[in-house]
Order: sequence, then C-alpha cells, then structure tokens
Amino acid sequence: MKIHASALPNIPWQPRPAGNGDLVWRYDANPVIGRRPLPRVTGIYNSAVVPWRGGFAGVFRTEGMDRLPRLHTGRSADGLKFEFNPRPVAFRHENGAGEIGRMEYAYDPRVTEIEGVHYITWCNGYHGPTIGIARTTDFESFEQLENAFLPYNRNGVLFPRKIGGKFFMLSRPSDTGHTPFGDIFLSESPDLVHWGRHRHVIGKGGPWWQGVKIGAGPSPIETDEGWLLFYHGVTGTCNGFIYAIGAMLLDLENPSRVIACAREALLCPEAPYELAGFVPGVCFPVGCLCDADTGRIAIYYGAADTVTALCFCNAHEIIPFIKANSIK
Ligand code: BMA
Repeated sequence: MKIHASALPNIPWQPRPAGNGDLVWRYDANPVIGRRPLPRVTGIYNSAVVPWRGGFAGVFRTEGMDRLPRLHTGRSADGLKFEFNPRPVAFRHENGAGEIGRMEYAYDPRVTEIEGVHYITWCNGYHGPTIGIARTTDFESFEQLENAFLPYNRNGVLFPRKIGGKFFMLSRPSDTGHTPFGDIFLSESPDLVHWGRHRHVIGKGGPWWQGVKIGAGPSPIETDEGWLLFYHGVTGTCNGFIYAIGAMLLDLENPSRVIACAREALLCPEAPYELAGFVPGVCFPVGCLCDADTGRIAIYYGAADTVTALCFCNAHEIIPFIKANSIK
C-alpha cells in the first residue's frame, strides 16, 4: 500500500508501548499542550498542526476567561513544544470585510495544503455556526473567503488535492447548539467560493459508539486503498455525549462513496485528561501528520474541550483493520 503524501522523517513519534494491543496509542507525556499556553487563556484544544519549513505550524482553538473561542497560530520545531502568537488571527479581506468579516466566534480549525497554499476551515459564527475558509502562504497573513455554507454547519474539512479539477469538502450540517444528530456530507466547488452537488457520505448509527452523530476529523490522507479519514463518533449516555475517534476509507475519485468504515472506535476517552475538563469524555481529532515512507501517523486531538493531546498509529495497520472490520 502506498501513501501519496510527503516523507516526514521528523514526525513526532513514539513506538507502541510493550503490551499495548490497541491500534492507536497515546503520547506518554500527554497532554502535549496544557491548558494555559498564554495569559488568560483557559483552554487550547481541537487544533490542527501541519509540517512547515522543516518544523511545524498550526492553527489552534483557544478559549479565554470570557469563554469565547478564538483562533491563534503557533510554531514548533518538533511538533511537541509550541510557541503561540498571543494575538488571535486577524483575517484580511480582498474586497473589504463587509459581511464576510462578521465573525462572532471561531473554533475547531482544520488546515489543508492544496497546491502550495494552506487553507484553514473552521466553525465560523455567522448568525450561528457555519464553515469559514481562509488561505495563507506564510501563516502570518490570512485572507478570509466567503463562508462555504449556510448556517448551521460544522466540521468542514477540505481534501488535499483537487479531484477532477474541483475542490472537495466534507461537512456536517447541524443546529445552533450541540446537535443531537448529524451525518457527513460532501460538496464540491470550482473556486472555493461556490459550493454545490452536495452528496450524503455516511450517516450516524450502526455501532453504538457513533449512534448520535459523526463528523470528519483531519484532512483525509491519500493512499492506494482510498482516502483515509479519521473522524469523531458520538454516543449518548445518561451523563451526556461521549466523543471517540474512528476511521474510514473513501473512494479516491468519488469520495462520497465509503469503501469501508471500522466497526469499532480506535480511541475512546479513558485517560484522566480526556475525562476531566470543561467537557468530560471528549476525544476530538482535528489535525494529523503522516510520514509516507513509514506509514507513521500522529493525530492531534482535543481532550475534554480543555487541552490538546497526541496519539499515534500506523497506516499499514489501520487500513487492513478498517477493511477487515467494516460496518459495510
Ligand atoms: C461539538 C463542538 C466541539 C466540541 C464537542 C464536545 O459540538 O462544539 O468543538 O469539542 O462538541 O463538546
């Protein structure tokens, strides 16, 4: 199986601990980013990290003492220790801000490189949550484009290359609140502004762990076997929602077709930092790094809506598992 991405020999990595039989294992110094990275910031989670100029850059969700979510950039030499810009990302707008500049809040950023440009998609407050898009070539200046969809929507995730000359994005139509429902859809666009040809990809349900809603995680990884997509699946309990990490494979040329979807979650909230925080019981995958040469994958996930954690797996193990244990 081949991975169609770059080699990343400096990917943050730890081997699977002896005696651990899981497909995904945690970084032993988690949380990789603790809750107080900047003055008066009380949480940093659901954030995306990408390779950048020999090191790493990222866009991070923070929450201050006012509990409003904002986006900050950060840099790291090793993907483990980060320095953050204390000022939230200030977007510029080609034709003046106007309505696009109305951004009531911003959270859950994904970062996707397409043809040398990095695109940020996030949950943008515009009369309710929808999908904001911006682009950057230096992680300093960000140009915001039109919102992709009508409110309400979340978990907008771009594919890292055009397919048949079009941009493709996964998203999860929702409501204004914490959405007790939700399926993943695919939309396409010629220009990242006009989106259409919306197709249903996969619904919640099937196994209990994703019985309430599901949403795309980091940008999909291209492999010979299909697009490898990590996602969050949510179940309901008498104490609220539980968010776990799962994986599926989508067809390379028609990504609304699910090739296989693993029946089991790969990582469920268990560690103390996943079970204690502003929202206990949340593992929310948002960014991932992959070394095409070895298949090593490092997933950054928000833990308990408070801190950022890291876990590891290998595409050469995950993909056969998805195919052998598929709900389809
Ligand atoms: C979802 C989003 C995520 C959050 C999750 C768990 O609805 O708001 O940002 O991590 O709930 O609270």
